[in-house]
Amino acid sequence: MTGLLITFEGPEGAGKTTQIQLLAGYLADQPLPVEVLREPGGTSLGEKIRNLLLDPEQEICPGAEAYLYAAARAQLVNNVIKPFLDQGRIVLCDRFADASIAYQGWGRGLGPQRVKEANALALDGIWPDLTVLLDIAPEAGLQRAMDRRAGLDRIEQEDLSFHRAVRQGYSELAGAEPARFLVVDATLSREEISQRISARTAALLLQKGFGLRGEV
Ligand code: T5A
Repeated sequence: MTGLLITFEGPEGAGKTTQIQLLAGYLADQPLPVEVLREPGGTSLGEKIRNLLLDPEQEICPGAEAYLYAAARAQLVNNVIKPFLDQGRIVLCDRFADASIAYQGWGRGLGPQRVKEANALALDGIWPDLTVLLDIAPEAGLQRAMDRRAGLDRIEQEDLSFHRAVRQGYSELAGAEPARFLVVDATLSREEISQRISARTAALLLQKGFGLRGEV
């Protein structure tokens, strides 16, 4: 049996990390083999690239930014995601290629198709089985991010028009692939969001032949 790749996407502060932890707990209770990863990051090279990308002091042009995210992704796919999937594990990834399409394609204006093409080498045929899109207005998400910690990173510091374009990009992606995306209103309670994600994941697991202990 091959594993499953479930990705989490959304604007800043949408609650991805929170929901990944809740879903990882649900899967571990089944018990199913689950791995939690984040992008950019998850490898030694990826974490170094992450520091560069999020450093507010670092100037990076849009093209270099797109390739840096893709480089971190290539390392993660090759060294971590593919081996986990080959072992039949369920991989939960905090952001993946859709983030590049939304942030660099729409947000930076590089164009979704060009960013998708630039990522083909990094993805090496890997594509999510399910993508959870936590949708939230940028004003509300950025407020959550600011409440959580002092200081915003290089991407969070972009103006509202950038973050609105990112949200629009995500909405277009979800509209184009409704079977892959589960779109959830990120202003609902943590519990309500978690319930919807677990239910959809359970349906996917049963469809793919994974055994589950009970009803969600
Ligand atoms: N990026 C990334 C690109 O531009 N291109 C790419 O290809 C990729 C992969 C990554 C940055 O890089 C960009 C996107 C990002 O700007 P990051 O630090 O990983 O940077 O940032 P994010 O992915 O945005 O993650 P965050 O940690 O900022 O936000 P989360 O994970 O979405 O949110 P979370 O769970 O930490 O929650 C935020 C706060 O809200 C609360 C939480 O307790 C927390 O305080 N919260 C809720 N509050 C009320 N109701 C709920 N339902 C809540 N859920 C969570």
